[in-house]
Amino acid sequence: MSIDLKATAAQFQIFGDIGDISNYGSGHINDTYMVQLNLAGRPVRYIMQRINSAIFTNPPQLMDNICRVTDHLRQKLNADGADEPSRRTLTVIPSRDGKSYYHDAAGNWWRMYLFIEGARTFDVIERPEQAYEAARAFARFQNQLADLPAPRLAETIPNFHNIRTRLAALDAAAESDCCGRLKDVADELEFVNSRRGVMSRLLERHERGEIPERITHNDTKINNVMIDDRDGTGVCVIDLDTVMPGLALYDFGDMIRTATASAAEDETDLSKVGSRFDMFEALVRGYRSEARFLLPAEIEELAFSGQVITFTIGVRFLTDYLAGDVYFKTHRPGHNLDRCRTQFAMVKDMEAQAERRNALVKSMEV
Ligand code: ADP
Ligand code: GN1
Ligand code: MG
Repeated sequence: MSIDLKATAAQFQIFGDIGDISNYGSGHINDTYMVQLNLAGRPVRYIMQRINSAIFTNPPQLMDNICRVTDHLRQKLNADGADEPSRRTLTVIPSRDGKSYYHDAAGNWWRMYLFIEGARTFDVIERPEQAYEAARAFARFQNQLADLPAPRLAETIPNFHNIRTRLAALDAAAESDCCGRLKDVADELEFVNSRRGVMSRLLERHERGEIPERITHNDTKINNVMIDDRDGTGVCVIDLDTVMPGLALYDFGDMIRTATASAAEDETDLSKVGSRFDMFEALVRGYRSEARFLLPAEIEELAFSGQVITFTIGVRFLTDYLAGDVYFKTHRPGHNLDRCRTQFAMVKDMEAQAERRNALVKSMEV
C-alpha cells in the first residue's frame, strides 16, 4: 500500500500549504522525511518520521519518554536564558487530536518535529573540533537529564548494550543459520570468540556496583548531533528513541566508534578503515570538560569503552547478516557484513592504540 505522505503530514498541528515531502538523512532505523511548508509566504520545514514499530514495539510509551525528556530540556534551557531554545532540543509537534504521535489506519506510527535549521549532521567528521563539540553536546545532554523527575524512563529496548545478550543472539543466529550465510563468516566468528571474555568487563563492573547507571542517550552516533553551520558548536542532540537508563561509558564508546572513524561505516576497502587518535583526543577533552559527574572507575574505562561498543555493534551487524537483514536498513547484498567488518577493523586499530589512549586519558588535566 502506498502511503499518502501529505495526508499524513496534515494530521499534525502544522499550518499553511504543505509542499514537497522527501526522504531525509541516513539513519538505519526509522523512515525520515523532510516536509516543506509554505506558511503564508514563509518557507518552513519539519521532520516527519515513521517510527520503526518492529523495533520500538510500544510507540506511545516511546513518545512519552521523548516528551518527558524534551520538556525537561526545554525547561532547563528557558531557566538558563539560552539563546534559541527551539534549536537546542527537539520539539514534538502534536497531532490534530493532541497526541504526540499519529497512528494511521494501516497501523503505521508517525511523529513530527520542528526542523532544526542552520545546522547539519555528519556521517564521518572532518576536524577534531567537530569531535570536541559533539562530545560536549552529548555530555551536556547527560548533565541536563541527571535530575529528570521520577519515574524511571521506560526501557524502549531492554538490554540494548548488554554484550552477553548480544552474543547470545549471535550464537542463536549462527546455530539456526536460516539463510545459509554461516559459511561466509568464519573469520568474523573467530574474531568474536577470542574476545568474549574481555568485552564483558564493563558489564561486570556495572554488576559489581563499580560503574553506575545514569540516564543516557544510548545512540550517540556522530550523526545524532546537529552541528551549527556558523560556529561549529553542537546545537542539538537528536534521535531520542533510546534515551533510557544506561552507562555513560556506552555513550562515550559510541562517540569513539563513530567520531574517530576514518571511513564510512560500510566502507568495503578495509585499508581505509581506522580509528583516528586526534579525534579520540578531542572527544576526551570535550567530554571531560562537561561531564563533571564521572567517577574514577568510569574515567579509567573511557578508552576501553570504544572497543566494547564498536565490538558490540559489530556483533549486532553480524547477527543481522546471519538472520537475513531483518533489523538494520540495508541498501545492497552483504551490507551488514561489510558494516561488521569495518567495526572489527576499528576494534583492532583501537586495541593497537590502547596503551597510548589510556596514557592520554590519565595525563589529561581537567
Ligand atoms: P534514525 O533513528 O533512523 O537514525 P534520526 O532521528 O537520527 O533517525 O533521523 C535521521 C536523520 O534526519 C538525522 O541523522 C538528521 O540528519 C536528520 N534529522 C532528524 N531530526 C531532525 C531535526 N529535528 N531537524 C533536522 N534534521 C533532523
Ligand atoms: C542505529 O538509528 P541510528 O541509525 O542512529 C542503531 C544503533 C546502532 C547504529 C549503527 C535503535 O542507529 O544502535 O549503533 O544504527 N539504533 C537502534 O550505525 O538500534
Ligand atoms: Mg539516527
